[in-house]
Amino acid sequence: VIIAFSACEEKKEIINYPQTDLAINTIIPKPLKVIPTNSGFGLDSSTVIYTNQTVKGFENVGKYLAEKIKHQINLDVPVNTSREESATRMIFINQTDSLPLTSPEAYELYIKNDSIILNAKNAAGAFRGIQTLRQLIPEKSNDTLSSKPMWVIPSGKILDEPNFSYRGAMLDVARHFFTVDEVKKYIDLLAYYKFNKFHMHLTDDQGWRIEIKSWPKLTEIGGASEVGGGEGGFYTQEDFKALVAYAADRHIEIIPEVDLPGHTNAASLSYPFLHDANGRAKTPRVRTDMLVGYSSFDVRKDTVYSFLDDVIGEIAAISPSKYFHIGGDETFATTKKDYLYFVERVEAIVEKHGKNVIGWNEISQANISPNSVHQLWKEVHHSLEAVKNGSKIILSPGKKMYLDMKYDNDTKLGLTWAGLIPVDSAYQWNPETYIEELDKDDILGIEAPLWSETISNLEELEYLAFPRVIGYSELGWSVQKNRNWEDYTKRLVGHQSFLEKEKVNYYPSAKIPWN
Ligand code: TNX
Repeated sequence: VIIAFSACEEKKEIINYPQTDLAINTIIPKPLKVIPTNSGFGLDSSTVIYTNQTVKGFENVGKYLAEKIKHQINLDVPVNTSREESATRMIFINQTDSLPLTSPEAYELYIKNDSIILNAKNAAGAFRGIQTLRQLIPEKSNDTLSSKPMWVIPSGKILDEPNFSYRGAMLDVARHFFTVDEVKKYIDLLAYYKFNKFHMHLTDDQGWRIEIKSWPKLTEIGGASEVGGGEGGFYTQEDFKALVAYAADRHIEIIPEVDLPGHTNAASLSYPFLHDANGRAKTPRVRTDMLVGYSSFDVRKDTVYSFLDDVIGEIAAISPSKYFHIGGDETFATTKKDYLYFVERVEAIVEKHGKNVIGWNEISQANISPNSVHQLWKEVHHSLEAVKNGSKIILSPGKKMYLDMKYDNDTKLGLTWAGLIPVDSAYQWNPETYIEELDKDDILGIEAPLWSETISNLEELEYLAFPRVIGYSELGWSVQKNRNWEDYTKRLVGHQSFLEKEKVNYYPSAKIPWN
């Protein structure tokens, strides 16, 4: 044993780490607590990752980290296999039940000279923790500290957990269709910023985007159009499952939305019996314009509810989320009486399939279960009714969080109905006090919607989403006392090279002191 030990000691280089300061990191979202110890961990070709191998998901977190390190700095770091030469530095990803933090996504990170120790209660926490670690790896190696290139990670301790349990982004794939690969890229970027929900707006007047095997015309007819006259598209159930799995690997939950009873022109065009022919709704035809509020299902027909039972049942069967979003917004072609009746009946169908409802704020006018979640986009008085009912709130106020609002008057893409949203006003508000009457406990979290009337490809999506969505990651994760615009802009500049390497077509707002 003594001989083996000295043989190994012989190989070990003594590294003179440069002084570092973990406190001046550019981590987004800002962690809860950071304590620098002013030395470093040298990531190099002798580093290995070891993970817990008994609790589900930990090894995959290690593999994801290794994959991203390879992509980021072209360094191979083995996971749970020993190297032939003795490894000198280890990254441990451990499961523990004793963290001094309460969130299931909490983690602690100890960065020392010879080891990095990441502790988390479950794989989701570990996954959030490795995003922090990724953001601490310098772009350039230091090639003079040792015989091989070394990426020096500043040493210290990070204790971190999210302020809100629901941190979402929504993508409207109905007004314009986005391919599986495009959606995957957006999800992977959201994962880097610790988002944990991805809401897909799957249906609207201009298109139906999810295969329903018992009602094939929904995609044959309803899937073949989009805003502006393009060919549309849809996800097969296999595509949807692949997206769910891809997101789940990143500890992101996909929440499907079928928008009802308005925003249903594409469905009624596919199956005309759904259309409310006796009311205010316009006769279904292929719609490629951007108008809203003209379509409605016939809420008095039992056949409409058996249709919805099939649709919701098929989607629920391939969607592990406990939520099913029923839309419910802008139903100007449905009478209020019909609307309230409809929402209550559809809620029962969703619950029959084992899910809880999420709906846009209008649903809180109906007599619904406290388990149904209310998503504020416009009318705050609906949110107050929701809270009185015992429902929890997701905040997506249009004038603060709509990623499809223009940055300024010169922005070519986007809309303006909720106002202009420059990068600073997107960031500078407090979700906890946005609606004075609410307690923090009433709020599940926040979600940034991206409606796609004016965007039709990934480049355009990225232009409206970035960098605002990065700011929303901090609004969802970090506590208010840790948030500060000046400090945030400096950290955001630290993300410029990441965005460029990932070929993200971000908007280079003049409010940010970019390099
Ligand atoms: C309002 S927000 C809508 C959408 C539009 C969006 C455009 C909401 C629940 N409904 O149908 O796409 O404005 O900003």
